[in-house]
Amino acid sequence: MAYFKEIGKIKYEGANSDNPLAFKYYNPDEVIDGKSMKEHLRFSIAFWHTFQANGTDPFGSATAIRPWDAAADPIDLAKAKMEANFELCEKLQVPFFCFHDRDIAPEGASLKESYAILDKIVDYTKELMKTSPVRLLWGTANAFGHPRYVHGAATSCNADVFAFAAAQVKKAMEVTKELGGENYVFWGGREGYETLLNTDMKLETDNLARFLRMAVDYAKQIGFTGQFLIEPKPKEPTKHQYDFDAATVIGFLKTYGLDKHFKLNIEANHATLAGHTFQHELALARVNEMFGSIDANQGDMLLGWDTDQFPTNIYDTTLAMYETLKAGGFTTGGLNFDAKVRRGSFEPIDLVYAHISGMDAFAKGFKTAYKMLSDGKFEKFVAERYASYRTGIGKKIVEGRANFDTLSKYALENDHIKNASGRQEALEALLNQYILNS
Ligand code: XLS
Ligand code: CA
Ligand code: CA
Repeated sequence: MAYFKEIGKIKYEGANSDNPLAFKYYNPDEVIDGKSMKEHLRFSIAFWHTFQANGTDPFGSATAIRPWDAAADPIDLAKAKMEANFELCEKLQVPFFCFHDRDIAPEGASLKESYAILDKIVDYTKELMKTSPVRLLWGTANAFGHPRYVHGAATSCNADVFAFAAAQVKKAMEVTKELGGENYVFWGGREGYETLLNTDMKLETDNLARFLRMAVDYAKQIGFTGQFLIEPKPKEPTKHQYDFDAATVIGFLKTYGLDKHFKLNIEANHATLAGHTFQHELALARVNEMFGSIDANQGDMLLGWDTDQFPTNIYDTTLAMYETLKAGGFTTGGLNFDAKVRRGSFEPIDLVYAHISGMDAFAKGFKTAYKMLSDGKFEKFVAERYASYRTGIGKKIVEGRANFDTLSKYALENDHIKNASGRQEALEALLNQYILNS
């Protein structure tokens, strides 16, 4: 059954098109540097926002009109949503989708029943995959929504909850493997705390590491070769999340000897909630060789919470793609639109407009970033800025051939220091020129 009946396949019409149902910058088949844009950008639809979110907010009930909601039986509804997912991905030329276990299949009365329901929907998804090019970018488990997770999952004070979460993640890993998922994501959910007055932080963080170690072992056991990703977020739902930002996660993984098994899934809105730019988080993942995947969205600077809006800010998409290309581009990762339409955009067609806007913003960002890197002006500037480390005393520092004695001897003879301008404004103007002209 078709749910987006009035919508055909969305095509590239170029920057001058006035058709709102066409791509202006995203030309899926255009080959750049030996790969099509489709292969470079690896777009993905987030099942939870697109097929589960209904416009509910703390002040009001659902507003979204969703044709698949006509299905009354929960299993039929789950199947209808999966059909709508494949239809939308295909029409938008989006090659991937992502889900939490509980997005695609409702929870049963017991864990056993939940497993069985999930199996049913996974079988149905496999059927749909037979005639569709759409694939699974990543799967994950929702170990935060149910009341049992009130005090967290792997970091709960209650060992029975730890065990239940393990059982849930075990199954989510199995179905991700079964559906050919290229990655498996761990987002901290309620892994954090509200007050230290009732919290054993050491036990909680040790347990989180124990949980992740068990997941690594289980992946090996079942032969899941997809990439494990951790998604940092500083707050929401808990006041303090253990996976606060990229730096915290990298430090955590290294402390527990888990860093070889994980990369990062960086979300734009989480970066800004942590007081960082999106680019900063991506750069940190890149320089630590942990760049994995992206949750593409944006927050609202005036609101300051996790609004998960569709990404339209081309400065951010340009700099995000700049980092992505510098990291060597995506391998197993991609650009997952972890974004939801605003409550006032309640018609199904708004989901189409929203994805087009995000895809075009990233396509434009990608093209601009590619041009910036090909021309190499920024990289050349940076290289020159650090030239003092390639000769003389700088070279000795970098090569480990300097110490405080040799450096003080050198400084005593060279204490009339000359610095060069950082040229920030000139570089920002150059960035504008690239964005406006490429
Ligand atoms: C919530 C997160 C979540 C993860 C997947 O803020 O973005 O949706 O991406 O669990
Ligand atoms: Ca996310
Ligand atoms: Ca978010």
